[in-house]
Amino acid sequence: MLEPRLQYCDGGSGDRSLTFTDVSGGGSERSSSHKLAENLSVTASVSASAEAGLEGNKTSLAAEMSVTAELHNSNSWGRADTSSYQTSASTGITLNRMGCSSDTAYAYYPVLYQATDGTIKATFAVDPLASNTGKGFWIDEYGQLPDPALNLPSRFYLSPSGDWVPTVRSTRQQMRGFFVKHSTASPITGLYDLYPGAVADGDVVRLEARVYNYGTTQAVRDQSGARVAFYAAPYDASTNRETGPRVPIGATDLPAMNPLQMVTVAIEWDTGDMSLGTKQDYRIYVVLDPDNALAEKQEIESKATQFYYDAAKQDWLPCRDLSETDYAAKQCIDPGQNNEGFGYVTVARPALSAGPGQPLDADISMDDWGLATLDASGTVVNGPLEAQYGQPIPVRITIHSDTRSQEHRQVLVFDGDPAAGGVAIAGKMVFAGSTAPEGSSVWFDWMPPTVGPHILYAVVTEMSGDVVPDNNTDTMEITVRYPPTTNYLPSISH
Ligand SMILES: [Ca+2]
Ligand SMILES: [Ca+2]
Ligand SMILES: [Ca+2]
Repeated sequence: MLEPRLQYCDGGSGDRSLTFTDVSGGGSERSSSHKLAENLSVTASVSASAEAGLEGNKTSLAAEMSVTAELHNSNSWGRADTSSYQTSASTGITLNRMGCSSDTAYAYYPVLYQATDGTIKATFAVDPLASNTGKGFWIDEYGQLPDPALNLPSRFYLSPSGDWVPTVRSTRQQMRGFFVKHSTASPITGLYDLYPGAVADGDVVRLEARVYNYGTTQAVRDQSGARVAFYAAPYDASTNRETGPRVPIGATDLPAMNPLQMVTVAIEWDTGDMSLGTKQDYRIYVVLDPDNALAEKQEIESKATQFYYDAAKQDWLPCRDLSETDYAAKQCIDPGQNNEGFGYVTVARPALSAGPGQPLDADISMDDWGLATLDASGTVVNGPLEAQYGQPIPVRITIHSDTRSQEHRQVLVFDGDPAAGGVAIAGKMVFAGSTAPEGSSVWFDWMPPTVGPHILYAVVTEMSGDVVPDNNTDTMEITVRYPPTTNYLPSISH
């Protein structure tokens, strides 16, 4: 529903208004999209439905469905085109475009569309070779070797000064493009359906990962010897920590890939007894080319490719020459690595009383710990928090249920009261079928846009039959301050 138009990130900058077309035909948009290579990074916006206010304490069912719908865009971003063109009001969004150097210019192609449930989503594709001035740079940098890569959108964050800063926390390895599906195709559609909630203990699931070749001109040939390995690590969502070692659960050959092509690789995983009783979360790691059979632009990270941040020098320094003791003490990362990432799976033992859906009279709730974060010492606190401007804040969402099931629920988090113009900052699916006292949690990173006081509001979807309605929200106060300036006062000797 956006007028299709190729844009360039080049010497210019400024705001560009993107105007929705009225109910428009899809022909031109679809044909334009075929000119572009697979996108390098897809951003799907969170769309809070109008009913998601705290006053009514209800998110609509439509809002809950949006994430499922999003995940069903199976292989190609271009498929998103099929669900647009239903808006009739003429309105628009503003794209704030940072200036790029003309030497490194590239083309991008924003797409705004309306999903079948009515939510509006934004995405974009890029073509690094479409700019005459920038093409040489992208071939010099990414044209010498192929580069199988996972989509790891949180490897960097944008600092208030406009610089891209490497993420040190584990979110740098969180994947976009990881799917948990049934291992047998639906007889009706021929597709592997997604699990909408937890995996039932004992199911054989199909784990899918999208792999991109970021090389701009070099292909990955067939039978290159490169594999894709999958591992499972038990994970405690309440602390955001892995609680056991990674265990290999399968591997598959990396297929042939053209430059800038995306492929989907999959393994099957038998989850028998993986609930460890009633429910267990896992991080599923995907590792590209673990045996290094293929020379790539960005290899698996190692001590030789890692850096650490030296706060005193305010600079990133290489880890390769550190002693083993120093190496263990530093947080060494390779900010460019793209061969290792993870997604999440919850395995739960089905409750005998619950059928395919959760009983409508379940009480889904959120208490004072519905929103929590980490203080400076790394302790989980539920606010108020003093935070430093320019640093992402880890935010934990926790919900509770009085009924065991396999279900997930949508949680929306707002910066400011959503009834008074608060901005949606996250929409997360949280497992809603655990009756454990600690509930079920997920984490996300939030970058406060301004200094000063912020109040975050969270609301979890309650179904109409919820036996204790309106106990489904929490707030948390965060005060954001500028970082202290360093004073290098001369020492005075008497
Ligand atoms: Ca390699
Ligand atoms: Ca790579
Ligand atoms: Ca409730």
